[in-house]
Amino acid sequence: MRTPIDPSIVADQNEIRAAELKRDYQYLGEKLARQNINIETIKNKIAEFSVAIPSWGVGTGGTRFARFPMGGEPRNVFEKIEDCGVIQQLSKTTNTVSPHFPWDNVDDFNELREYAAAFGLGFDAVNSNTFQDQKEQKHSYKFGSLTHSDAATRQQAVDHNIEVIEAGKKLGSKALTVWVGDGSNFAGQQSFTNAFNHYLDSNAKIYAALPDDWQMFLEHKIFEPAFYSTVIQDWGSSLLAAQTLGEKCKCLVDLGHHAPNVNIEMIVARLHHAKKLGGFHFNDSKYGDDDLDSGSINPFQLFLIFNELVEAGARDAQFNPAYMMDQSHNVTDPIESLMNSADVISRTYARALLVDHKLLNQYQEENDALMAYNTLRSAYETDVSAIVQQARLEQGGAIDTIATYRASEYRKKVTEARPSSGNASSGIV
Ligand code: AFD
Ligand code: MN
Ligand code: MN
Repeated sequence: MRTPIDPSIVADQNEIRAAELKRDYQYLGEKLARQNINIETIKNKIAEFSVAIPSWGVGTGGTRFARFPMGGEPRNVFEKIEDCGVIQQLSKTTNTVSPHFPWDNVDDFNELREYAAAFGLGFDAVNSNTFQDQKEQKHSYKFGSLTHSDAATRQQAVDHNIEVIEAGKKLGSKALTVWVGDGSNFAGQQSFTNAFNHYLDSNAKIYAALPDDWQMFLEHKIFEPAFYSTVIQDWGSSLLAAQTLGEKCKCLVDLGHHAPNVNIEMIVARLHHAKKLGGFHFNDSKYGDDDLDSGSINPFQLFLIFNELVEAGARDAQFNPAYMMDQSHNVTDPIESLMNSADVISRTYARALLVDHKLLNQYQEENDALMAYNTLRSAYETDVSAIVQQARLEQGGAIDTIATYRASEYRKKVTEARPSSGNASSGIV
């Protein structure tokens, strides 16, 4: 396995923290045992958990106002994979990368697949891009792609998605995520019904190209880049489309894609009820699709979402949504943010696993609102650091991912090794 960080640095850093972790893990184990919870069971579930890295996420993000890249930016998809390899080597929670096309196009997909495998990385859902015009593109997406009024433009967008499926097949992916920016900026600009029908007809052609063992995720988003209406604006539109398109088509929930204060954890319950919850993009937001680090603004919401996911998994053994971090790192080292978020997501999942659902259900049946809330709260307020750190340590990862990464001086090294020639189209999403 390729290790971009010198394993002796990982071992030294773990040595510093091992004794304290042992004490913490033992103490937490005894505490949980008093609640009839076996800490090893929780730790093993955390060790199995994985969330995909967005290939574009290891490049500095930006806004429409500016982007302030840091040294060592990946200049091509292979350097992106190397950076993802750092995240996986230390986190052990991110064994897949979700690529984005055409940004991650290569001549030889087998070479890319083998290069990633050397870092212990596979490929998760592939992402198409019909929200930007590419240089040699014949028809512009300025007024939409899959919903465009012009049939040739719609077909061009369909063909792109089918090309992305072909690329995904070579990389071992099993899912396509379709997020389109199609919509309108003025009342009257677009017929809501005609646009939705075009969306369905176009996606039916993409769906027909899906391999039997693939899924297709439709991602809704309330606004941006369109500011008056978006063809798949909410979970209702997404569910309607997924149900129309077929069994292999499901809905993808991105945490930043809802109006402020929307109860996202209930959307999780509803989509699971319809057996149409296909995946998640983790991030956090204060005002819109801010793509901030997961759990950094509203950690309790993330916990309530995981509580629903754990309940869904308990009800349905087949429930296996595709998880990805969809974040934009404008002011941090992207590798640090992604490792930090993987740690936050794992801890949140661990806390959700501590919820006593039998007791919670009993309080719900008794209409004991306070004790029902306190049942969630006691899990949420449990410090599960030792579980997540022990799971990483046992898999050869870092107890403290950020401290270990900084001790390795990886950022300094890639800044010297990758003279900034502008980064490959890592994209700004
Ligand atoms: C943007 C979109 C959406 C999509 C991502 C990758 O808002 O979240 O999943 O780009 O295409 O963030
Ligand atoms: Mn997303
Ligand atoms: Mn988004």
